Amino acid sequence: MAHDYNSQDIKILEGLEAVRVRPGMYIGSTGPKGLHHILWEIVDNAIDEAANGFADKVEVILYKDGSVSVEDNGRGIPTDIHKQAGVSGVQVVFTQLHAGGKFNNENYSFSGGLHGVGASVTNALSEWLEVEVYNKTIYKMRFHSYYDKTRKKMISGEPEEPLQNTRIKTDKHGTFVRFKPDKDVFETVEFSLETIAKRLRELAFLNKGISIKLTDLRDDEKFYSKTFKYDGGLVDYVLYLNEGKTKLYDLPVYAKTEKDGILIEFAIQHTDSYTESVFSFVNNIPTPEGGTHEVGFKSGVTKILNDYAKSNNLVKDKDVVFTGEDFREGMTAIISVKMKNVEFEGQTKTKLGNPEAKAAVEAATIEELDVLVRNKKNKPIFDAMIKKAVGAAKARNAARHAKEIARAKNGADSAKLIGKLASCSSRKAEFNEVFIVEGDSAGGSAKQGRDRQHQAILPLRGKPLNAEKKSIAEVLKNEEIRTIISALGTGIGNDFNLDNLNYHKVIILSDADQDGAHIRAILLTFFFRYMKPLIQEGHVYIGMPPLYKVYKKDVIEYAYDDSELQKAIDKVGRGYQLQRYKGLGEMNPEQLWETTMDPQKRVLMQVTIEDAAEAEKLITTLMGDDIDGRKAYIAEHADFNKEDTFMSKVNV
Ligand code: TTJ
Repeated sequence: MAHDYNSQDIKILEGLEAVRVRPGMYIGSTGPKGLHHILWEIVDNAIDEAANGFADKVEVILYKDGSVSVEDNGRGIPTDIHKQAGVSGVQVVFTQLHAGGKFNNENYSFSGGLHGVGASVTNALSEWLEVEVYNKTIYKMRFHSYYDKTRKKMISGEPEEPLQNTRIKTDKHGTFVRFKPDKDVFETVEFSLETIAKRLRELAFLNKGISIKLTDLRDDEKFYSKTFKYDGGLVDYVLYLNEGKTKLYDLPVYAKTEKDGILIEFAIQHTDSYTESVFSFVNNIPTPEGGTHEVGFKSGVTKILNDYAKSNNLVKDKDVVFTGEDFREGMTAIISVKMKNVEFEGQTKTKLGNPEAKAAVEAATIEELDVLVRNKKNKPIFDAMIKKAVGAAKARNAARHAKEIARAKNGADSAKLIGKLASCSSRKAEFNEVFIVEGDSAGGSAKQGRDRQHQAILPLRGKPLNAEKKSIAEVLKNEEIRTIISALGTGIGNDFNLDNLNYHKVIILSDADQDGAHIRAILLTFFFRYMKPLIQEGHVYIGMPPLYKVYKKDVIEYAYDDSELQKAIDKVGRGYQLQRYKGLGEMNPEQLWETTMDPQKRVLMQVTIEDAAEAEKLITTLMGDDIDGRKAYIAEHADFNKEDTFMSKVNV
């Protein structure tokens, strides 16, 4: 601590009016993001106090009246009079833009960033805001915003009276702030429990040992209260992200250090998956676009692992030459730095720009990993990392080979590859559809029943391979997958080009049973991993064959789920007969056309990815090693004839 802290440490800049006039300038938007932003401003202050060692509890409560409170058990905002301002420190914090100890950089070592526009912005955009400071006695102050009729303008965050010392004794110490976002400012004033819980969990992971409690009192029926506290910090974070995956070693590698005034902390653990999940943070703020800290971290990891492999003679095969990416295959890592004067860049200002961070993080990563590498106890860990990287390098070589072969083949041979495809006659991709059909017999019916001009049929014989578990080279070897790739025409991975898509609707048609659900899941995993834009741009659909046929003489009604069955029975009337379809194969070509393929009558489910991260978790549960998780998931979601978060019914 530089010196005793009091109100003089808070610098004063400008008034609050500007915030009301242009909220977007301060909080980005007045949508849900902006609404949550004014909460993060307050939460950040409490977390800072805890991160600096003066508090260990933060509590957030959502109330019925639309307000929210944040409390910490820290030292309390200064209550004495700030000399320059002539008012209490509390009043300065909530009425002066850009005020707050954190901008002095002496008492608060690391702060600022995306948030850090100050608690006064929250006050300016609230109907009212109340503060209590606990420091021997309870201090109170209240602010509110209103329309001044005589001055014909909004007055924002105005103190109702100066800070009051209630003289009520208290053993507590800390700060309590409760505010109600102004409905005249925000498009919505409804806080999202999910968004808040997600962020508080993240903060609890990033700041080990701090207990963060979240309570939702808004709806008696949906009472919620949960405390996030992770004594393992980043280690717990990585373990959380790797839940349900097969880990290559039990405990994450972890280090924490300081370099050139930058606090640096990271944790790493590899799994047998093929994806890289590096998440970076600066001053507790996520940097999904990466930046200099992430670059420094990755190059440090690459250097150490290259050196380790070489000095221990772990690579026998001369053809294996590592790239940085090889070391990150299956790697889950968090890199968190805390520093002053952060500069954000990039499309969404979530990329760290400070050049000094690259050098510091790279050097720190090398130094810390070097210590760990030299510790004999860690040999199994680093050996496992190298083994994984060797596999990655070999697969990369194999994939390059496969691509070269595929390129050389182009033309005549590629026709053989798509031999099973019954293509359509139209060459207008935007009107064309390809049905990926489970089983040869259903494929046969689909070929006969289809509209030959616009509908192509691709029957799948076996189950295509599980894309999550395989490297790209193995995926490419699978015949079913290769057939799909050449039929669609887009290529995969980095070579994917949506412009070359041959069919603007890719419709998966499989049975309404467990096997069918599995095949759908496998295909979706493949598209998700290797053709993500195909899903993102809405080209992937699930066809919905009926489950029942209810008929009498020449009246036929089809039912697509159990709730529709009764309706169908009522329509056909007494003396009806009922057929339950066990699979697509039981339908003749006319029936398949009529019920499932005819664009005039069919119902398709459009596959969407609301949130790639969530989909990643879904795919892992579905496809990873967690067999119980997979069974539970499929049991719950096997009914693909039902809308859920990932799919919605569309008529197309
Ligand atoms: C002030 O001087 C004494 C040492 O702590 C400094 C301080 O301001 N601490 C502080 C501020 N702890 N908690 C806050 C805080 C908490 C909430 C919930 C909201 C705001 C704006 C500040």
